[in-house]
Amino acid sequence: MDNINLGVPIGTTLDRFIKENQDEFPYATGELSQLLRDIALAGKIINREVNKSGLLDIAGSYGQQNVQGEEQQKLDLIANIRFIRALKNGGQVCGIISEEDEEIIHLNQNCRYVVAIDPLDGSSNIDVNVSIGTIFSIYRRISPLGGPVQAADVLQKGTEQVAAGYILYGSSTMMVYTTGHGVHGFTLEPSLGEFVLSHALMTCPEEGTIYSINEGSWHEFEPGIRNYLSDCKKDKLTARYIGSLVADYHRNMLKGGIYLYPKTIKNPHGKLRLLYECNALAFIAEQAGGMATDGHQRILEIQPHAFHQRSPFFIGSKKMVKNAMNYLI
Ligand code: P6P
Repeated sequence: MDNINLGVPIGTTLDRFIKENQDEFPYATGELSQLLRDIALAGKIINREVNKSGLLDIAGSYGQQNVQGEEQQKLDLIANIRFIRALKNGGQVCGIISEEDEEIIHLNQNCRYVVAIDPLDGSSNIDVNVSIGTIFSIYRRISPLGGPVQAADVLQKGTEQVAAGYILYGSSTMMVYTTGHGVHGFTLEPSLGEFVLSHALMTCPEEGTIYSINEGSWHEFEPGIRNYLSDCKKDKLTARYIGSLVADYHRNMLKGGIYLYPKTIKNPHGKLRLLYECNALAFIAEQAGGMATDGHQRILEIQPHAFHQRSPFFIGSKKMVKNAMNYLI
């Protein structure tokens, strides 16, 4: 089904949409609905701060590095705190794994859900006013209710996600999510402070003409990737790379295209993180009719072994991802 743009039906707010589709959610007890609303609330708060970061002393780097050894931006930390607080106050989450924290953040042991989150991906783009995003995955815990969250609760395959999505802070702010029943996009209506349905049942074209990769790493790519990129040029495909995963993915999902972050000499296992970047977007992509692999296997089938493990990432239009995989031995 094509993207149905329903305009801005004030009546179809995210809250109402979730309520009307409550029975879509596994074990529809209202907990997952509340959790999605909690994420949307934090997204609205982050949106407000992202939109004025140049005016407040919250742009720029914080002068510390995160667990990945990457320069933390002030807004990274603000976003992390906001999401943790929203999920804690929402009372549906027992544990969180975040890009910004090395270990599991323990919340309420009597709750059923764990969340893996990149609070603000692409945050180095904030200072230059380029779109950035939040990426989240939601799982049901597998350890007994009432006890502490275990590593196994977080180290679940992507196939076990009960919901996943992203918030794109772009020319407009959108929340896009799936619970396994298609992908829906909601645009923030600032005058209402509400996310309203703007893209129902989003689908990704099977074929496209856009490829997104950092070609500055050309000399670090394996030969198959270089051969693939040469053929993209021969086929006169369009190169588009924002350097912000959510923005690159969102454009390619709507228009048709492929995003590639293969292994490189600097990142021999790829740069992107399986738990809170690759799995969430892979769930969205598959629900939209697209595809996501590590070059050899389905992202959602990869068994995680470490909270912050990385993976090579090929995601987007199904035919384009399959074609790219043919270049990799
Ligand atoms: P490079 C941002 O740091 C990020 O995680 C993604 O949002 C983005 O696609 C990628 O890394 C950019 O990485 O190595 O091309 O600068």
